[in-house]
Amino acid sequence: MTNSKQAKVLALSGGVGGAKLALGLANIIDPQNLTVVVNTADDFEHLGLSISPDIDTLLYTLAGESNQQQGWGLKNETWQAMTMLNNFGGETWFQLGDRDIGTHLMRSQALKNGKSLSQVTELLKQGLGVKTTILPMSDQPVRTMVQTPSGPLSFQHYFVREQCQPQVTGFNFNGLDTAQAQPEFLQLLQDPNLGVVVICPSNPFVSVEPMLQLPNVKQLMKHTSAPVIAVSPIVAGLAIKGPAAKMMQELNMPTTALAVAQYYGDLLDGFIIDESDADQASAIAKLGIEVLVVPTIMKNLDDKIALSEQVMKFSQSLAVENLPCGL
Ligand code: FO1
Repeated sequence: MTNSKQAKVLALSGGVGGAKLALGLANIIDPQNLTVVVNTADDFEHLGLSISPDIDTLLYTLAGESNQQQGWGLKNETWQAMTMLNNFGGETWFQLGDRDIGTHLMRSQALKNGKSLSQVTELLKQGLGVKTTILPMSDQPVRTMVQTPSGPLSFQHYFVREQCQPQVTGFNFNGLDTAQAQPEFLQLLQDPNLGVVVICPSNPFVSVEPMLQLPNVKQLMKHTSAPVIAVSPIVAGLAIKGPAAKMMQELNMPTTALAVAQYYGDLLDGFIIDESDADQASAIAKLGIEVLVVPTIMKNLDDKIALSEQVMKFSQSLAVENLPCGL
């Protein structure tokens, strides 16, 4: 994979699923050529702390510090602060490990001192020894509200406190009226040296959609000469992790890779689906989207690297197709 070292790669990621692919990409692409833009609409203020779950999942994963069994937080974690909080009758539905609290203290203080979320993320990144560029999707707060029959729930109340049990009827992204996309994110989308935009196998509705709804992002993605490729988060009718399939059912969508391709629509040049969904390839191709069928389940580092190599190979074949006069 010598070519993948040269291409500038922009990956859009939510939490766990996105971080897995980002780790694979980080293993085959030089850090100066890889930027991961991360969803911040799951962020919230809790117990006086500013918490950015998806950014931290990316940072911890790329630093080799993530708790892989749990899917979030740090490995070698202890829970003394939560035990104390519980003794006092405090709120413990959102579990914050002792090591993890250090990250939130650092972020909260830096934000209070006037640093932007991008600056704080850079600081944390350096502290953790991560080389890949990690950008929050915006420096202004955007917050996902999950619509349910009993009213709106903030994302972490829906996801963690209510364990994704309430029926979903729709989503709102509070703050989008004033938020701007992170400036380097917009610049990269206009960079003539951009080789590919990769939409990671993250939840299309609550992880990717908030990024797409930021001003100018969709338009720039439609106009970039770089191919835009998504990896399906739905495999054999199930989400690998999280509530994407449940949300699709409740939104009256079929829980298929095809439905995800239809959702992204003309934003995509290419869509990568798992071998178990090979029967959907021709229907996706009829949407005018090139399809690659490969194993997409990432259980270990080798799987992550193998999928990343497929993404890069696919992007190169699509880039050649996009050349004027087939040159
Ligand atoms: N997810 C849970 O299911 N339970 C938790 O108690 C929890 C705590 C937590 C603390 C810090 C952090 O960065 C993430 C945490 N998560 C927890 C994960 C997180 O809320 C979700 O996975 C994402 O927001 C969805 O991408």
